[in-house]
Amino acid sequence: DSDSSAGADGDSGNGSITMGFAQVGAESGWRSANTKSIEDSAKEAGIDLKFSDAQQKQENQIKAIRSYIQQKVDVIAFSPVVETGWDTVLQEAKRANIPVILTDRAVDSEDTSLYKTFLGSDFVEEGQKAGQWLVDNAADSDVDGDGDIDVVQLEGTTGAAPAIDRGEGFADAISADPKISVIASQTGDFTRDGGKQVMESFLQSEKGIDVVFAHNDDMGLGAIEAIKAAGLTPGKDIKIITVDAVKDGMTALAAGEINYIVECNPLLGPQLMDLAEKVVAGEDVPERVVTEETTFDQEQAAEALPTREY
Ligand code: GYE
Repeated sequence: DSDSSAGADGDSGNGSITMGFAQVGAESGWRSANTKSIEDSAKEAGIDLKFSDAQQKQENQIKAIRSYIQQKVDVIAFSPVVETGWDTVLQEAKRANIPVILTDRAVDSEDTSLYKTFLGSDFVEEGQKAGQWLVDNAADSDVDGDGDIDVVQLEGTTGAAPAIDRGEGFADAISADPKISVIASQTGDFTRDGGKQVMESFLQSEKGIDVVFAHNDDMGLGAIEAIKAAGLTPGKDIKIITVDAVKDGMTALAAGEINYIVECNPLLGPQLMDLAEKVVAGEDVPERVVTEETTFDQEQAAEALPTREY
């Protein structure tokens, strides 16, 4: 096989790498940017990408992973919609000798030999940053002046790592100030519509809401619609803190309708392809790769917007 020319196209052995990627869905602006990053960087790296969208359903992701095993891809990457319930299908991949890379979201499994590495954000830290801003801005956030800072929380998808961890980090940070408390908390499934509906019901059931903490921009944007429909001014009558920093979120932040955003970086594609090449070549990779992130207040959002990629 000595005279096979460079760029030769095979789907196994020395040819190009085939990756099966099982995506969560298309629930948010973050997810769209993440999918585009994965598609673009696969193309750039010459990796043959098989892509599926699970519409936020674990059973669909499991089906997709099984079909990648059947197709004998070189590597499987996925972002698990929820944390638990993966051991069986990951054991099947392991038995078939197909390496698995977790991206964006983690699994909760005792058997860490079921995947090679986990690339993604530290969601607990994101929640802590959101809570820390509130602790630092507590006086300004007691909008109704009753001495308490009453927070409603819009949670991400139930059982998803970012929903669990962001909630945990936030609770941890606000425990520093006994005046701050979460008075109601419900899932909006990381969607704009979900955020809007849950906020509508909170505005009816809860008195004296000072702050919304939304686990992503999209739910915060939905909450803004509900707040406006109730005749209130988002960002003033009710303060809003979100996570992600996608274009629509940053635009609302710069316009004063959101007060603070903790960044979560969706551009995981280049690092994922790099890890995939190493894993397929049998090289060692770190078991955890954490992405670097920042935070934005209203002024910083206005500055960052013109050059923001997504
Ligand atoms: O924050 C949210 C998306 O898993 C980090 O999923 C991701 C989250 C992101 O739906 O917008």
